[in-house]
Amino acid sequence: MGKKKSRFETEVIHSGYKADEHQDSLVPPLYQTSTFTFANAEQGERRFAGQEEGFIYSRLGNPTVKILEDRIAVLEQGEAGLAFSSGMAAVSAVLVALTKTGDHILCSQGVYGCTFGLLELLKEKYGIDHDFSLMNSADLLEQEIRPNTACIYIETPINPTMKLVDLGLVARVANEKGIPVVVDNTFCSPYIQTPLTLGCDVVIHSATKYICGHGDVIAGLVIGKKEFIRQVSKTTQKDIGGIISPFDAWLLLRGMKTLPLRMDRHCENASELFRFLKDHPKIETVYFPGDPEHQDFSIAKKQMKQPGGLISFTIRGTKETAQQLMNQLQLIKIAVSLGDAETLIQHPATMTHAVVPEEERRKMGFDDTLLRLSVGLESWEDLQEDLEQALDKI
Ligand code: LCS
Repeated sequence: MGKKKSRFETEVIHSGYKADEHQDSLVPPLYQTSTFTFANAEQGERRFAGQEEGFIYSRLGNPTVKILEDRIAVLEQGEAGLAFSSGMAAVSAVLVALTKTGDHILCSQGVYGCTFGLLELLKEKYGIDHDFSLMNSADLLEQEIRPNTACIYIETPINPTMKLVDLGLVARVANEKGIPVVVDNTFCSPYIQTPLTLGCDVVIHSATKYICGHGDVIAGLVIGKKEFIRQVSKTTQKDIGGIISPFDAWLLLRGMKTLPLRMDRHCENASELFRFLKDHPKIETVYFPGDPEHQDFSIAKKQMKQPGGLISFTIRGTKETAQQLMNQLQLIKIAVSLGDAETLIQHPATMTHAVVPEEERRKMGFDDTLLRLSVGLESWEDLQEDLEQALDKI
């Protein structure tokens, strides 16, 4: 407090943690406990009443988890953070907190398959409607925002089309109307994009991905204003209960330290593979925010420090051709998820977005010839050789 703010690479290692509050342990300790003891009955009463600071029960807060929450808040330049058991626990806690029956959510034209599924569930069971929008002009937003629009929900880059949404533009229109803008920042991590600094209100992460970086944790994070985070922690987080385990929070704190190094390498490797894929005769189109010919390249330059580590591309041929390519790969693994050290390839139409009806997938802008590559940390030359030999065989 009152301390000069350091640069990202320093904050990702030090922020949110004071060793002298934890027996001078260099590394944040793992408080693997479900509950905390009270000195006496009255202290328990005061803690439950909020009259005294202190931990109560790990669903309501845990010291290891708190370090993670404070650290991600610093990195996203927000007031407070909250950790969840998965990205979807974070998405659902935020959307349920912001909406009630009769409300409307305006959503980017494309989202992760399970987020699409959640929007459908909210509509069918609770009468919370939604529309998908390109969000590419103030006029369009003005037309699509309804009197009952309770929040705007954005993924950028969008999974799996890699289309972008201009966060500053949406925030300007929404702020005037007092509508909160929620951004799923999973594909970028705060090293590449910080939506709160562009006027957005809430950031969500599937921390399973780049923030963890090692493919061994499922987790979610939410960052926003103190009052909003307090409200979510006391309602949809506490009472629905999708909290992170202290061990997973500890693993995230460990993995996060190398986020800048990893992201630089992911982006470099992806840029190399993009150049290779772009020129390959068996590939129809490549979608990569670092491509000067990408439809949203000007938005990428405005709001993303780097292009990210994900590339989507369509193969000349059919769904079967795309599947054949996957089956010919030797080094690159066939798996969903992203942001790991290992390079992963997946087929969105039959995997991450299989729950989205074909017609909706077309509206989002992809068909079953699309493949998504999460470029890992291996040698890009080895990755390129693997893609090359697989493409030669189809
Ligand atoms: N938001 C985005 C943009 C995602 O890509 C995912 C998962 C989630 C939220 C949900 O996070 P989770 O609950 O899995 O931590 N995306 C995945 C994907 O593209 N492949 O596998 C999972």
